Amino acid sequence: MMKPLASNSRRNGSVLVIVMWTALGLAAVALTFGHTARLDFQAAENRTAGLQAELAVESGLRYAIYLLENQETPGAVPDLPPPQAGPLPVGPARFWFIGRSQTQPSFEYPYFGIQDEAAKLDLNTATREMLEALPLMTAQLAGAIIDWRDEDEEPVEFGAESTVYLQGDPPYRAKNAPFDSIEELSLLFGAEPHLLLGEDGNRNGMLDPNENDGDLNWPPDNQDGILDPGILEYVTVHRPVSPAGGEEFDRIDVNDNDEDPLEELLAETFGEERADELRIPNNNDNFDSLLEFYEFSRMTAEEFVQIEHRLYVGVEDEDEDEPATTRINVNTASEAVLACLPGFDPKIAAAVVAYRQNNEPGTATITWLSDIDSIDDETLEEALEEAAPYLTGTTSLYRIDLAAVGRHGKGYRRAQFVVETGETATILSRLDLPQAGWALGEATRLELATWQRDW
Ligand SMILES: [Ca+2]
Ligand SMILES: [Ca+2]
Ligand SMILES: [Ca+2]
Ligand SMILES: [Ca+2]
Repeated sequence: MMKPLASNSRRNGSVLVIVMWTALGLAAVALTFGHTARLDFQAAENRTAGLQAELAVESGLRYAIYLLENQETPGAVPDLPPPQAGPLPVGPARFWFIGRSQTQPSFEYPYFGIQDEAAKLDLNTATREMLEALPLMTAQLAGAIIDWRDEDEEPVEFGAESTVYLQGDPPYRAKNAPFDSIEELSLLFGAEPHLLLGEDGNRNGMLDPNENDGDLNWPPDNQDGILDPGILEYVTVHRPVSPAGGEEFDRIDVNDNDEDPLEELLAETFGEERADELRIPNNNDNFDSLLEFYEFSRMTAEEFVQIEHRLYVGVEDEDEDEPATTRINVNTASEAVLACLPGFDPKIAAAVVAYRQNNEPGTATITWLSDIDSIDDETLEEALEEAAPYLTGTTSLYRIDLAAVGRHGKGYRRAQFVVETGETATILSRLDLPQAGWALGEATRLELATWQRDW
């Protein structure tokens, strides 16, 4: 009686083990299947969100161009108080314009807005002295910049021509032509990433947590609670084509011998009677800057502002090989950039920025420069005489830095465009920045997590 029972029980035990193994096997297969299906679903969802975000980037660009073409003060940088600069919806996607704050930026969010490309030093026309005045610039990199853009193969002091680059792996030659993008800088001898990016690893103009934690996380930083950006923040390769094509952009050269267009503009804007009281330059007058022309013209600042964006300073017989220096916008340029200009030093640059912040002298005019009262008159006059040829009060070049996410906050995308406004807006460049990482700040990341429930 006992034997069969024992045998039965043994057989039953084996069956149970087999069933259990099979069940475990099936469960494992089911789990794998489920996991793969979920991954497939997630991948598809991420792809869709990515496409939605890309579409939002394109829509954001069109929207920015619309804002630029229809802004109240031509030649200014549009002010976009929240939430006009994002998040803005495109179907299930959202986009933001990443801007630059005139004051010390917040730790939680980047400053949202449109950037002025005329606030930066032009890599193609800046002199060595101007380049060397930039934060983090080395004599070696300044030399390499000059050699990269000049036609010859003769190195300047501390410079680098093809002989240097051909020793590298892979070997390449010096360009010997103007820069087409600021990112080209990374090809140059002595252009270490920490010099180009500084502490702003993701190029959003904001101090992210990893940019204020010393060497704990890349990039290296000094943990002082202040963003110390690198060279890329302060330079451009774009200069307005408008001064060269004045008519196309409906602008008048104050150095043009033909007085009629200027007379017409003054009469049209201020009436015949007032126009007659204003001074019109003749053939012998030649101006280095609009500030000089403004002082000559007898216009009030309020009057001059109305026509400023319609004027430019033509350079007689401009040398194709040595183009005139690109003018920097006094209304948007940082202290660091202003300090690079001939006649200006860090003290004067600081006074210009302080006056701008305290007096809100206007967003598209150069007239206020001679009103700065924290510097004695003589020093200011001398500084302005030297610096004014490098300055402007208006802009036509904008950097539109767009970040976007698709449905459920996924599919993050970022691209920067440089746009020139005129009769019609022209897109001059596009740079995608997927490698720069999340640029919208921790606060936006947290907000997205709550929004996801509503999407
Ligand atoms: Ca060269
Ligand atoms: Ca940053
Ligand atoms: Ca760090
Ligand atoms: Ca710092």
